[in-house]
Amino acid sequence: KVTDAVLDSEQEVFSSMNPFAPDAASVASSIKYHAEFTPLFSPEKFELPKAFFATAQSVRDALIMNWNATYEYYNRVNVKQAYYLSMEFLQGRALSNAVGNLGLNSTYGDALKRLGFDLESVVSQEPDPALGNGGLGRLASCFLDSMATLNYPAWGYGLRYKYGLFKQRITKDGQEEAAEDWLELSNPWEIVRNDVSYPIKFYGKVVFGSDGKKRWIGGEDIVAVAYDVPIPGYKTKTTINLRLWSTKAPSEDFDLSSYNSGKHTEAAEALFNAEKICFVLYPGDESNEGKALRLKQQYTLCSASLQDICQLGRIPEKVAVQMNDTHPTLCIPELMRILMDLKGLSWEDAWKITQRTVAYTNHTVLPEALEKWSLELMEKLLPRHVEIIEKIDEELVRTIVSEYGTADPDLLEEKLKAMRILENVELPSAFADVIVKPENKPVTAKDAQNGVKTEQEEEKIAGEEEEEEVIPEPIKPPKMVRMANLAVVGGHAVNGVAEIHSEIVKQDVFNDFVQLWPEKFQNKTNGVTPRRWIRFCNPYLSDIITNWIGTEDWVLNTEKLAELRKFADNEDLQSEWRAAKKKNKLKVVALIKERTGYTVSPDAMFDIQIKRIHEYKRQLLNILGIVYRYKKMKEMSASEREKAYVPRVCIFGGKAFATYVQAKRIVKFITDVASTINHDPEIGDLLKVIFVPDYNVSVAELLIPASELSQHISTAGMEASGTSNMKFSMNGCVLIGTLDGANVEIREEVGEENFFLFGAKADEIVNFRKERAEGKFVPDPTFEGVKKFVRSGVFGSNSYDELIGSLEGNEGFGRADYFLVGKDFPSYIECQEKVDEAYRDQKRWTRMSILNTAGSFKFSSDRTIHEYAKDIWNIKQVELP
Ligand code: 4GP
Repeated sequence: KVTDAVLDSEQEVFSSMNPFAPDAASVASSIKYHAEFTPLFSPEKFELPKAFFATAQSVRDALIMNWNATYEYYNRVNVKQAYYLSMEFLQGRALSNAVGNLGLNSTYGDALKRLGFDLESVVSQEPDPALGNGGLGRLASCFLDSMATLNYPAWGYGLRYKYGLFKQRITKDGQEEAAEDWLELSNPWEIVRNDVSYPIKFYGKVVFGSDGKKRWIGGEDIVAVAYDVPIPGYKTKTTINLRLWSTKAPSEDFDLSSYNSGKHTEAAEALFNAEKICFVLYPGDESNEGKALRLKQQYTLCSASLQDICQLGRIPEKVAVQMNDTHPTLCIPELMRILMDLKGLSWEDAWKITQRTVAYTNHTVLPEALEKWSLELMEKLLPRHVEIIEKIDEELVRTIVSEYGTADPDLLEEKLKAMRILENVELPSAFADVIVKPENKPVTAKDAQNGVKTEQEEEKIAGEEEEEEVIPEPIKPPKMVRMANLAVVGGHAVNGVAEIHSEIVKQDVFNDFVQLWPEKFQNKTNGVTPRRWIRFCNPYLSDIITNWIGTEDWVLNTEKLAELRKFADNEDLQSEWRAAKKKNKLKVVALIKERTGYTVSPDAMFDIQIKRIHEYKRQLLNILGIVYRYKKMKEMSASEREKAYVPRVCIFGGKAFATYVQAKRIVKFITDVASTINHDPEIGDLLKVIFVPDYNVSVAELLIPASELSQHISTAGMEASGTSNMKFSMNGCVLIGTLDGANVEIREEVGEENFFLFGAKADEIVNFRKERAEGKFVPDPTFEGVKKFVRSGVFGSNSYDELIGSLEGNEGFGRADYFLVGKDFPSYIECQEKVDEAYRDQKRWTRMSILNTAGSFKFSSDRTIHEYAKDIWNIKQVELP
């Protein structure tokens, strides 16, 4: 068990990295100082919100000191740095994380007590900035924590959206979205750098300068301004920077004379046009204006960051740029533009440097998520970049032609079609005649003399002979720019985010490119930071782990968690383990009461599925499983019911994208089912269904530690990795899931017997879909029964035609159960029965739970970041003196 000496030495480490090693009294006076002199609220009121801001400001002082020291040192020793570009950062609250990383929990706790507050309430005042949508954004934030903790010289770059994703309200009609004004009371962590700003151009035209170089002139100019957010590492002085760009108009664009003549709106038009770029993350893109706005966002991120990076480090020796998904792919033409047009390099040199600098991470295989932009729009908005992209495309065509030759025109055509960056665009003129099919071959002069005609000529004649019929011109498919192809061509590394996903990337999504450049493709299995996702969100469990392992080192060296294995059957550990879970469950009982009004029992099994609402993630399978359970319960007597089922609280959380109609139907259906079941007096505590509104990082921090079963049940092959599965497993939660994404590796690590597996495998899906489409699939009677039950009106007058119809492929309801809910339903139900059986044996269940935590060590983002640093970025750890 942990000794005082261990704790003392921990304390020493922390004090040594705190430049001002504060005690509670000095912290209290620093908080008071900020309450008085950082003017955010009226001075006479020192209440909770103000206490939060003042506390955050005082923590920020400590961060700024470490942060200045960090970059001063990097500059001095001139190290290579990694720059992580992402449209999303889902940071979550920063106060508890910063205080925890600085090791000042008890100091801040004491200081606030002196001022009449407790740390927990102060922490809960912080708005949760939702500058991200889902896994990709949260991954970026976990990576920042690991980069700082491991002393890797690095930066994060993103956009400072004025509004977060959206606030989700659940009403009787389902999900409603409202603007999330996270900056309403200001953001105490950011520092605006009015001196760090860059011009960004849109539209205009390309001309030749007097030096013969291309120049991009005219158009619309805006300015990107840096807002810096310090990111502290754990138990280290290293504090890295997350630089977020905000947009504004150049000051001369304010039309003072129009304003003075009363045309106020016109006078401020340029201001609004510039500022609106950073209003929201993922503005609706159904309209052309929406599309243009998104493209402007992406270009702003790329251009401002690269201009900044070019100032900061010598490219490529000192710079590694990672593109988080395809959103920052404009980095490639933008870096080319900077190097050629501004720095005067040749195409060849610029291309070599660009390729050496950038790398691309793919996060999804969903075809609709592989971004494409209309060439026409891009030509208008970024004319110089389109020229560069056309040239990259031409070079790619050259490579493909030289690789595959012209002997087999069908093969060549197929490769060009699959691999080109430009889609539905004629071949570059130099290659216009490269595909020569026999039927297109011109007749030889001799044949012509002999009156032999080409096939086309024959057809024409035949056409003329038949009665002249006016055939409408076929509608030309739109010309598009395929960002993923550009990212693969322009980057030196392409990685997937879990083993199975990286295999699918290689064998399916980018297979043609793998044949050309096999060395580019890699796997980097995702990870999550054990600081936020165990140490700070689950202090009860963390203390138990530390006590049994004998050191808190596991927070940095998660391999140590494996030592818990040997205690998995120890009764003392088991009872401490269960007690910690119970305490966490009680917090969730309170959260549920507050957010939904429902009272749930902390003695029931907490079964949780929290993630974005998406058809492939199959919340529909989960809720139909619940409906099945309910239906069976209703068919039984009270005593049979109690014998047959373990009491459960089934919890959902997640946002449906505002324009994703089917996902919103799923939310509505879950809440309808919840309201029927939760009000059924026959069922009582045996089954409760809860939809926690407005899911975000803070809600996850409460739910994950309290969860006993968690669901990761995507259609196999569709979830790239998943990261909440890792968080749940770390927190001693048993997973039910398909062989998909990181589930596969989690199951390997925690042991098959500690994971509830069901469902079709990735390589079977194509055949099952085919079988389904051909009408050969015979659904299980349990599934038919459930659908019938839903349609019988138990959950209200809604017939759920669109939802249930989508599982059947009825006319008008789209693809026939594309996500194979019906196919996997029986094995899911069977698996859920095994879950009940295991849970009844609490010793067995607790053992499974301990073995999940013990086996989760691989899924620390520290491991992932070490791999990126070594295999892709080629950067070294640099400890500050
Ligand atoms: C997500 C994937 O859906 C998820 O499987 C993965 O764990 C996560 O990225 C991080 O790699 N993708 C997105 C997205 O969030 O927007 O494509």
